[in-house]
Amino acid sequence: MRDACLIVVDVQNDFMPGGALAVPRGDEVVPLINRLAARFENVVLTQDWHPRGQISFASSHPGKKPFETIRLPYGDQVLWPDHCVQGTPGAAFHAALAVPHAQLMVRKGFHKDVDSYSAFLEADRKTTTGLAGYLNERGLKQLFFCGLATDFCVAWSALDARAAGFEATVIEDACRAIDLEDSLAKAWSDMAAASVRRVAAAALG
Ligand code: VGL
Ligand code: ZN
Repeated sequence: MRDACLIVVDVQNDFMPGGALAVPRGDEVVPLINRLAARFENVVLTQDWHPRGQISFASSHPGKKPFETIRLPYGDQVLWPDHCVQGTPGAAFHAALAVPHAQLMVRKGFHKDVDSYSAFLEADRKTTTGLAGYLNERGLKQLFFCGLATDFCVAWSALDARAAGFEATVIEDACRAIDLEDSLAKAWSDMAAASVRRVAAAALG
């Protein structure tokens, strides 16, 4: 599959058990992603990469607590614990992630006043990360997604991939979810409606 690319989303320490924004069983995906990635010629890694005091942090909004939602100029924003702060150990990739042949690392969420779950489009839904341009220039059309978290960065990235004209498949067992107030079920139904394919790693052959 010369035009396929595996996009490994946010396999970072802060999303692991014990991390600042722990995804339950997030560490379980690491060995599976390593095996999967070995079968892809083209691999891109994404990295959540926030400045201190970023707008998605509850700590930036006096009186607000993590996991509350607030209204921002660009829309609703879930507030998170401080996580993936640029240059900190929590923002680093999990030490056991072994994808030496990854070709590009996309950092996102680096604007102080705009969050970005998606690897393509920031939360203002206007500012691009440049990833679609990169993939298009390289002729990579079939995108496969894995990583953390299924219902936030993986789902938003897969949905935006479809909107940008790519084929998108989420490898379900190579992802783990946060699942806030049914966000996982909603993510899967939004992805089905957008013709995002859903497969198990074993089905990739
Ligand atoms: C993520 C919440 C905040 C993710 C990133 O990687 O899914 N979720 N920042
Ligand atoms: Zn984040």
